[in-house]
Amino acid sequence: MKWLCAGRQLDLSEPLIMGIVNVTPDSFSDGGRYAGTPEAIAHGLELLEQGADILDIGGESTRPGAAEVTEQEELERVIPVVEALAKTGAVISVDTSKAGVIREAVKAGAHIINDVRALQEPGALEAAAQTNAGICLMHMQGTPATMQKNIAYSDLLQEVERFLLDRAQCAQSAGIARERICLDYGFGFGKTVDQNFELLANTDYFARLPYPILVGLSRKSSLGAVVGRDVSDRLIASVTGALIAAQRGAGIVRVHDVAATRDAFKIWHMTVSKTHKD
Ligand code: 7PJ
Repeated sequence: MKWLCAGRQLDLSEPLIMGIVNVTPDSFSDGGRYAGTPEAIAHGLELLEQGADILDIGGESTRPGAAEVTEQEELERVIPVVEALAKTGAVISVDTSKAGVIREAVKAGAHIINDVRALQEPGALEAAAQTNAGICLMHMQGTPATMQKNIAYSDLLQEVERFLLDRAQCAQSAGIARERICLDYGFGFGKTVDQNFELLANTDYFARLPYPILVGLSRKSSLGAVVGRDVSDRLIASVTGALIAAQRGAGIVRVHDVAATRDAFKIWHMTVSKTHKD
């Protein structure tokens, strides 16, 4: 499987590691440590050294209950970081839902638009269609402010699948080529702990679709709920989850802990390469 992202053909025959670069003072899992532009750039460079294939730059926190960010604020946070990190030649993704940020980020050198709202905000679909960036469409029930209330599905896998295929269809009708689209079941976005693990367990159900699958579960609270650890102590849970997602067909894993995830993938790939074929 390949993913076409602004002129780059990303080869997903081995799962890619997307490293998270937060430029948000209220981001839950690194507590705003990378809030400033220079810090975010330095963090991105460090993740590249650790073996990140893609950097995902985000200026809006989507944790439950996080404050909304204006377009101007998001642009100020994200664009300088995109410009600086794109200069390294790295594949750059921007975690945004806003039409203006989509347009400016691609102009500044971004290759991927990663939208947890699946291009449903006003103008976002059109803005994305006017670029040639890769697009990640994620499932969320509700909004970041409300998503953990009134969680209800009659058939989780089918409902998430139907939503993702519907959004992929809308994207294609707007002029976004199928080869540019990637799907994400949205671990942690409007799901219970059990539902998040049902999705993870059935990553292969989504991987049979004709789109690459991205999975993001790094440091999320559902991992914490299982291992009984707080956010600063979820490295092993996160790496284990990323490895499971990759083994069940995810083409891209979105992680904070790039070096540790890279080690896990190396052990997996080394083992696969020694497996007797018959
Ligand atoms: C995800 C994301 C995810 C995609 C965030 C966090 C919350 N984008 N952005 N998938 N999560 N595609 O990292 O805890 O799961 S922000």
